[in-house]
Amino acid sequence: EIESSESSEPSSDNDDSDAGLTEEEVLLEKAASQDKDAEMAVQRATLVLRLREGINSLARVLKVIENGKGNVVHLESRPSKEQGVQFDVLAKVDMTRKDLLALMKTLRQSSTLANIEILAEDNVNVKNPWFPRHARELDNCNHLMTKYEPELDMNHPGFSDKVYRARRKDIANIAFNYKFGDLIPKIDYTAEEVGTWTAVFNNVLDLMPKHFCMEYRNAFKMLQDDGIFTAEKIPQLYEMSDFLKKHTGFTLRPAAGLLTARDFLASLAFRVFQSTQYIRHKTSPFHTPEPDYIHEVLGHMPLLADPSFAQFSQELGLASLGASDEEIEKLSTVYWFTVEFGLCKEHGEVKAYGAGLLSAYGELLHAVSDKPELRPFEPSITAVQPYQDQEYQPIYFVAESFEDAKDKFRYNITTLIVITPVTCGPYTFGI
Ligand code: HBI
Ligand code: NLE
Ligand code: FE
Repeated sequence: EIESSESSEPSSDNDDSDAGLTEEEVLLEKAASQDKDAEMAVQRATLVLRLREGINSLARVLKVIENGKGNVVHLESRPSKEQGVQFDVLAKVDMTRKDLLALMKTLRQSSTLANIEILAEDNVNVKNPWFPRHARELDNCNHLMTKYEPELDMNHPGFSDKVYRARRKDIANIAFNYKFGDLIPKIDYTAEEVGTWTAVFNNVLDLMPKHFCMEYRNAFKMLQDDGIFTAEKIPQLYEMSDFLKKHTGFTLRPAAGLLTARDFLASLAFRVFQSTQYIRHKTSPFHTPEPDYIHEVLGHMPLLADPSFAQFSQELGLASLGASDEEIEKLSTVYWFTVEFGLCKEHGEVKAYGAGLLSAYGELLHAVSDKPELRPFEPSITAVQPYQDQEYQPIYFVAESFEDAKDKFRYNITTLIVITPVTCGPYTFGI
C-alpha cells in the first residue's frame, strides 16, 4: 500500500539526465541528421517540360538548375504536340535531393515560370520522403492544392464575387502566418456569414435524426449541451479545439485551404486536424466544392470527439508517414470514401458518417436517394476506386457498422501499403 510513495521518489542513478537530453530529443536529433544526409545525396532525375515561351522558358529553367548547383547531363528538344508551342525538352539532371525538391517547387509554383508545364518526371519523387517528426514541424505541412480556390475554379460559387474573394484571402492569410504554439486567432464573422451558417445548421438539425449516424448525433448533442453549437453563432476554431482536446486529445490548427493529401494526413498522425476558417459563398449553402469552415465544423469535428473515430483518423495519419506517392494516393482514396463520404448501417438502415455528406445537404439527399450506386466497404477495393471531386459522387461505400469500417481498415492496411514503423512519443515520431 505504501509502494506508490516510494516509486515517486526521483531516482538519482539516472545517467541520461546528466546529458541534459531526453530520449525524445535524442531521437529527434538522430532523425534530423539522417534527414540531412539524405538531403545532400545526389540523384539523377529526368524531366520532360513543355516550354510555352520557347527559348526564354528554357533559359529560365536552366538558370534555376544552375542556381541549385545542378548538373545537366543530357538535354534534348523535340517539336511540341501542342499547337503554338515551339518545343518540349527532355532534361536529365544530377542534383542533391534538397535542390531537386526546390527546383520542382519552383517549376510548380513560381509565376515567372508559369508557362512551363511538367509533362513527365522520373526519379524526382524521393524514396524516403520527409515527414514531420514533431507537431511543431506541421508548420511545414501547409502545401495547398489550388484547383478549387474561387480565383481558379470557374464553378466556385464565389468565382465572380470580388468582395467574397478578398475576404476569403484575408482569412487564409491568418493560416499562413500561424505557427505551432500560437493561440488560434479569433475571426469576427459577418452577419452574412452567420446567415449561411444558420441555413446549414438548421438543415443538419432536420436531417440528423433520420440520416446521420449515432456517433455523430451523440457528439452533436454534447456540443449543444456545452452551448458551442447553436444556430445563431459560428463557434470559434479555438472553442472547437478546446472541446476536442478534452474528449480525444485532437487539436485544431488553421489551414489556408485544401491541403495536399500528404500534409493533411501527416497532421492526423499527431491528432491535429488542419481546418480552414473561411465560410462558403452565401449563394450555395447546400454544397461547396472546396472545404470551408462549415464543412470542417459540422462535417468533421463532431466525429473527432468520438474516441474510436479519433483513433481511426490517427491510424490513417500514421500510415501516411514516410509513404510513397502511390501509397498516399491509396490512403487518401480510403479517406475519401470513409471520412469524407462514408455510409454505414445502423439497425439495418443506411446512415451517413462522411463529413462531405454531413455538411452538404445537397449531396446528402443525393446519397440517400436511389440515384447513386452503393457498394460494400472493402479496403483493398475501395483504396483503388477512381473518384472525382467535381460533382456529387456516383458511388458510395457502405460499412457494416462504424466499428467495422475501422477494424477492416486496421486489419487490411498492410495489404495496401508498406508501413514505415515509427516510434511514438507524446508529440514526436522517429524512425
Ligand atoms: N485539406 N483543409 C483541408 N481539409 C480537408 O478536409 C482535406 C484537405 N486536404 C486533403 C483532404 N481533405 C482529403 O480529401 C484527402 O485527400 C486526405
Ligand atoms: N462538398 C463539401 C461541402 O459542401 O460541405 C465540402 C468539400 C468536401 C470535400
Ligand atoms: Fe473534409
